[in-house]
Amino acid sequence: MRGSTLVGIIPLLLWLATGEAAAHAFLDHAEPRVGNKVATAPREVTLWFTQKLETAFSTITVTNPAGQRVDTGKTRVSGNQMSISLRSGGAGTYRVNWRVLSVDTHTTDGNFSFQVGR
Ligand SMILES: [Cu+2]
Repeated sequence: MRGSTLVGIIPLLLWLATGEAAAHAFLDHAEPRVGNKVATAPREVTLWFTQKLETAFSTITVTNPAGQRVDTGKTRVSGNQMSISLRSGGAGTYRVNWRVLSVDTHTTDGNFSFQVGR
């Protein structure tokens, strides 16, 4: 009795687990591209996700090589995409921190860097 119940439950749990993982909003790609080098400091950063985002709780912050915030603080969200304008912050390594709430109510976050200059 106990054994046959488990046999029935395990495939259901696996199905739920894989369905959940596929449903979260993960970073698909970004502009400037993750880890890429660009000649001049970009005017904005745009991130594309694997799922639609909730506007209210999805944010991006960007710091320049000196660790200072160079984003304007106003993240724009549209569908599965969000972007933020930047002030000029010199050459070197920029770090992008993102946090999103997807439409399935799950929160994910992450960060990446890109280089400015030659
Ligand atoms: Cu999810």
